[in-house]
Amino acid sequence: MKILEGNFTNAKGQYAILVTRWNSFVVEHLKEGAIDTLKRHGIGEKNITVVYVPGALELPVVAKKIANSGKYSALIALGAVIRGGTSHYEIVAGESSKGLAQIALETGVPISTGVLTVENIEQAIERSGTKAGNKGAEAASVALELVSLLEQI
Ligand code: INI
Repeated sequence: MKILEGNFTNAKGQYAILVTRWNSFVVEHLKEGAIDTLKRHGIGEKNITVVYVPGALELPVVAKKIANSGKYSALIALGAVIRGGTSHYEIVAGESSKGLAQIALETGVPISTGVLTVENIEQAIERSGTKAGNKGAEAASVALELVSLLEQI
C-alpha cells in the first residue's frame, strides 16, 4: 500500500501571499501569521512575495495572473469580509471564494485561502491572532502541505 501525504520537513517552493487592503487592521495580522509560519518551516524571505490587492473581490483576478506566471508553487489569499452593515457581504464573500477555487482548478496551482467571513470586527480579531488562532498561519500551513503533497503525485 502506498500512502501519499504532504509533510512539513524540507519545505521548499515559492509562495505568493495576496493581501487585501480592505480591513487591513485585521488582514495585516493574517499576513504576519502566514509569513511567520512559512519562515519557521524554513522558507526564506526571498521565496516569499507579498502582493496587495484592494479587496476580497479582486483576489481572483490577481491570483489568476500570479498562478499563470508559472513562478509560484502556491498562493495564499488573505482577506476579511465583515458583514457589519455591508449589504453585498454575500456577493463579496461568495464571488471571492468561488473565483479562487476556480483558478486553483484551472491552473493546478494550489491556492490556500485565509479569507475571514465573519459577522463583526470582534470575530475577525479573534481569528487573526487572538483566541481563535490565526487563519493566515493556518492558510500558510495548508499551502506548505499542498506543495509537498503535489510534488509527490
Ligand atoms: N472587501 C473586503 O475585502 N472585505 C469587505 O468586508 C468588503 N465589504 O464589506 O464590502 C469588501 N468590499 C470591497 C470589494 O472587495 C471590492 O474591493 C469592491 O467592491 C470594488 O470591486
